[in-house]
Amino acid sequence: MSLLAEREFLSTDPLELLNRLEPMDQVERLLKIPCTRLHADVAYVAALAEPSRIFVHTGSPEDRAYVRRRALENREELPSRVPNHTVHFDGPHDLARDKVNTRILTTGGARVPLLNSLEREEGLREIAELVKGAMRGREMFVAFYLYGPRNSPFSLYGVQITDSAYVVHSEDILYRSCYEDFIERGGEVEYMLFVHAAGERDENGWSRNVERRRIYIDLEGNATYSVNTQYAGNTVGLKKLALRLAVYKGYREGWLAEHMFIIGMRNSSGGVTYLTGAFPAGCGKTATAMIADTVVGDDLAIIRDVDGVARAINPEVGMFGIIDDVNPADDPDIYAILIDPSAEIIFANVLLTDDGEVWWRGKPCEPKRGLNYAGLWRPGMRDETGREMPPSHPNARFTVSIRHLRTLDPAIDDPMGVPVSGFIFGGRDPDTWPPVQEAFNWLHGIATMGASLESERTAAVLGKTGELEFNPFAILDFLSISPGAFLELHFRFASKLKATPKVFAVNYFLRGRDGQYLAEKRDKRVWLRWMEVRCNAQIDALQAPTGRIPIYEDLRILFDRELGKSFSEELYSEMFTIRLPQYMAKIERIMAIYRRIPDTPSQFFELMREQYLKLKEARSRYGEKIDPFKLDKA
Ligand code: SPV
Ligand code: MN
Repeated sequence: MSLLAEREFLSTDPLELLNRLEPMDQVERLLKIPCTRLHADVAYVAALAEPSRIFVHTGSPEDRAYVRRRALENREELPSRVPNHTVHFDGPHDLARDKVNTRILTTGGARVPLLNSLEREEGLREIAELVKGAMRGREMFVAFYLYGPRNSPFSLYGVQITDSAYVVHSEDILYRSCYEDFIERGGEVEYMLFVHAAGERDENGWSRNVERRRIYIDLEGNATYSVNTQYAGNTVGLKKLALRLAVYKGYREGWLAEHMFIIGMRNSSGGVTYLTGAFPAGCGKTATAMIADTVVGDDLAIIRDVDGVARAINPEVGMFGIIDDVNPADDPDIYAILIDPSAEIIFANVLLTDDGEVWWRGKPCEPKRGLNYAGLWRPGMRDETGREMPPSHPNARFTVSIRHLRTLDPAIDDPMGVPVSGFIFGGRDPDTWPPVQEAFNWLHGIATMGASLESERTAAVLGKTGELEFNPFAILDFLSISPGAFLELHFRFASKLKATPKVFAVNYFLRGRDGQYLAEKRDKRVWLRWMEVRCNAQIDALQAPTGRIPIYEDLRILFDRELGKSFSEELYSEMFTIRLPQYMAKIERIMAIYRRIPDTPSQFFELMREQYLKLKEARSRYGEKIDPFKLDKA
């Protein structure tokens, strides 16, 4: 059982509470689903939040159109010149995920290392208080979604309850509806529950009490609650709230819920080789997905063992992507979708000009007067501190169906997903990792790459820029269990596989002696191709103490073939020089973090120590740097 309202309404029959809701035909839709937990959940949330009416979403085209219309009518979304394109504003203090006020609810005083946690009872009591009367005078939406393909053993069910038509509209684009499944499967259906209330709103429609914003993850109840917020990362249940519930379920059942894209590269045998990739925000994740031959998913992956093979599905069918700096030269595919009048798109926190144009940084024209994330915007406008105000916000986003992608892989709907040949981990690392490298084996890769992922803080985030942040598997913000337990799960997962995927680390941000980035944006294509051919055992590699790296001659050919670009020995040598002191310092940094995480498997420390000793030995043999031309074949 989930709910906050358990305590308050336990003595009242849920059906009696439902009968008090209007309109009756909507309640009928709910009662068609023979599931008492669902009736109770909806009844209790409604009794607590006191909406004036309820809408139960069947997923029909009429219902989808209704939700979109409601978002426009209540001005959560504004029309633009293109009828299919709407614009949503979250409010100036609600433009990103709120890490501080996101908490994992635990019992018995349990603390999760590196995450915010809170005693369950206390959290639910607080939420019940905040939800009380929060939907007064408003419509409450109940919507049903699949987290994964239809008829798939990978997929989970989700029920969203919210007073925001924008949240439901977003989910209609991002996920598959499944009201009919609930009717068919009724009482046996296990689902994740997402309760959201935007709370009291000001004259702009923005949540007024953002200082009382709360995002709570109730693992025991398989439910999440978010209040006093509108930003999709906090409110769209199946996006990042479900990820925490899935991580927890996967941990108990032995499968992986990952913050990873799933991409395909066509191989020489006429098939497609699939790779999954984890990158922290702003490190080239979307860009990598967009230059792959095919895309199954751009953000999330559920990976399970099927007869000894690791297979992945994308739980989503849409993208909630960063729009800042999306431009026709660097991102032609995404740009083409964003200006396509036939695509249904919700733009968030962009500039909506007075003549109804949508503008964001990257659009090849000058921004004109209009509305933006902070209100009315005029060219040259400055904030209180005298700084020029950006017309569109750096975290401005677009929500669109992934089916518009030219490179969409038809396997996105395959209930058994795609076989994964390689896992990629990438961060923003100025001086340690080479552009691409392959781990010696699964355990080595999981320990020294996935679990050791760090990324430089960018100017967009508060704090000293350039500082390295620890972000294991690029999922730290979305974990619901200890990073030690998540690491152990990866070790355990592999023991069930006939062959483990290869593990790779990439780094697009390595800097040279002069401080400049060594690789160009489009070089990603070469690193991807190298990983694909390595997965298919078609080329050799060099044995570095840290992993396997490309041979110069192979890269020279790949640069020429993929990009028509010449690739010099000098550049290769600088890119792939193994920088031993930096590597050793990294191992020490990462081990120091895990030493404070009590459930880190001892195998991790052994693997890291082994790596450290290899580096030490290499240093006494080669000095501080190893020129790749001095290395032998693996
Ligand atoms: C991310 O930040 O990784 C996202 C967007 O994909 S959010 O939904 O805000 O998490
Ligand atoms: Mn993400």
